[in-house]
Amino acid sequence: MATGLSIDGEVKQPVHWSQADLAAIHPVYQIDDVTRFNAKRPGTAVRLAGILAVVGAKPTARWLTLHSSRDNFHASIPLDAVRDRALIIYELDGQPLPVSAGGPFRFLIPDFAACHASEVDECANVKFVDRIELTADRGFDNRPKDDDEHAKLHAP
Ligand SMILES: Nc1nc2c(c(=O)[nH]1)N[C@H]1C(S)=C(S)[C@@H](COP(=O)(O)O)O[C@H]1N2
Ligand SMILES: [Mo]
Repeated sequence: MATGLSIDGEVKQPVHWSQADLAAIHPVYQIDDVTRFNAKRPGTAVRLAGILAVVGAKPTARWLTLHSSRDNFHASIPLDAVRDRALIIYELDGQPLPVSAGGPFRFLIPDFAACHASEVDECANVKFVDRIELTADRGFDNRPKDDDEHAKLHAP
C-alpha cells in the first residue's frame, strides 16, 4: 500500500510527503497539541495553509478533495471554506499517527458542522488521507448523504 501524502491537481508544485516532510513545514503553521481545538483529537498537526504555502495553490483551485484509498472514502469541499482553518494531524507522541486514530494522516476541520448538515461537516474529517487534490470543479465525494447511509457506514 502506498504510504505518504500526495498533494496534486491545481498546484504549482505537486508533492508526495512523509510525516517528516510535514514536520519540516515552517513552525508558524505547526499545532503542537490539537486538543486545543478538539479535546478528542490528541496529536500534532500542520495547518492546511502551511501545505498550500509550499505547494502553491493555483488561482484556478476552488475545491479540495480528500482521498482515502485505504477504505475508499472521499470528500470534496470548497477550498475557501477550509483553507484558513483545516489541519492535518500527522503525529502522536513523536510517532506517526496510528491507524486507530485515523492516521497516518487525518484531516480535521476544528469547527465542523453536524454530519451531512453542510459541505463542511464532521464526515469531511477524513481519516487515512493519502491524497489531497485541488481542482477547479467539485471532485469525487462519497460521504453519506442522509442518516440511513450514515448509520450503515458506522455499523460494525
Ligand atoms: N477514511 C474515512 N474517513 C472518515 C470516515 C470513513 O468512513 N472513512 N467517516 C467519516 C465520518 S462519517 C465521520 S462522522 C467521522 C467520524 O470520526 P471518528 O471515527 O473519529 O469518530 O470520520 C469521517 N472520516
Ligand atoms: Mo459523519
